[in-house]
This record gives sequence, structure tokens and C-alpha cells, in this order.
Amino acid sequence: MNFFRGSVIALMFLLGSGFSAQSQTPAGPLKAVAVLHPTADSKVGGAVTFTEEADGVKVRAEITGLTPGNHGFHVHEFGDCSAADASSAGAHFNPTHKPHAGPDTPDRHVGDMGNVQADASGKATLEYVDHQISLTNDERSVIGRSVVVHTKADDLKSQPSGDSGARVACGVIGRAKS
Ligand SMILES: [Cu+2]
Ligand SMILES: [Zn+2]
Repeated sequence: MNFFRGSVIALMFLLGSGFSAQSQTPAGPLKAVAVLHPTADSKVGGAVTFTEEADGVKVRAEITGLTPGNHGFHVHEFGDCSAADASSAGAHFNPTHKPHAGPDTPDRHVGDMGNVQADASGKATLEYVDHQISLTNDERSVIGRSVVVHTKADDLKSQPSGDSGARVACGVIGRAKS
């Protein structure tokens, strides 16, 4: 009995130290990435990175192959870009059951990142800190969901998705090296 108890305690100690060694001293802030792939009849591609910061999550996007101007840019609920039109990604990621809006509006879909603006060459870059997206909070975590870019501008008010039209690129958000 004593031997058994001792073995159980030793095993628990070993397991505990193993887990803590894994979770301690992370290499850096938590990061995620979505590599964007064109939908059918699109040439839009690029990458979006998400990096945890003290006051939110920094979103960095570099996208090419767009028509000049604004394009709706959202996190959608499913990490599934398999459909030719990316309809498999579902609706805007909305775990808090709010209306569609722009990224600066407190009452918004967690996935509402607004627009990316493409220049005359079709390239868009964006960098901002988002205060609703999370990489750690289970309910708001975007890991395992997707980023979708649209053919038209998001007007930041039409329900349920800003009237931004067809999907031109989609990428699943996965955890990246910290
Ligand atoms: Cu969208
Ligand atoms: Zn939305």
C-alpha cells in the first residue's frame, strides 16, 4: 500500500514537472498565421499574421492580386477554405452575438477587421492592433478559423456582412512559431 502510494506520488511529480517544463519560458509572444489562397477565378494571395501584444492582437496583412480600392477583410467562423467560392468558411466569426460593424466599433463581430486598401498595383498592406480578437481566450480565439478577403468594400454597417460581395481569397488561421 505504501509502495503503491509512493509510486503514484512519484508518477504525479514526474508528470507535473514534465508539463511545467513545457509551458515555462515561451520563446516569444503567441503568434498565428493565415496563408491566403485565391478562390476560383481569383489571383488574390498573401499572408496575415496575428501576434499577441499587451493591449490586444497585432494584425499584419500583405495581400496581392486585388483590384485597386477597399476590400472587406474578416475572420470567418470555420477554418475551412475547401469550397471553390470559400463559402465553406461560413459567416463572420461572431461568438459574442453582436451586429456587423467596423473594427473600431465596440459592438461588432469579433471577426470584423474592416477593409484592406489596395494600391494601383493591387497590393494591400495593413497593420493595426485589434482589441477583440484573441489567440488565447477560448471564446474569442481565431486559431482554427479563417481569414477571408472580398471583392468589394465592406461598408461597415450593412447586415450581416457589410455588403462586401464574393470571396476572393481564404486562408485557415493556424498557430505559428513564437
Ligand atoms: Cu468576410
Ligand atoms: Zn461582420
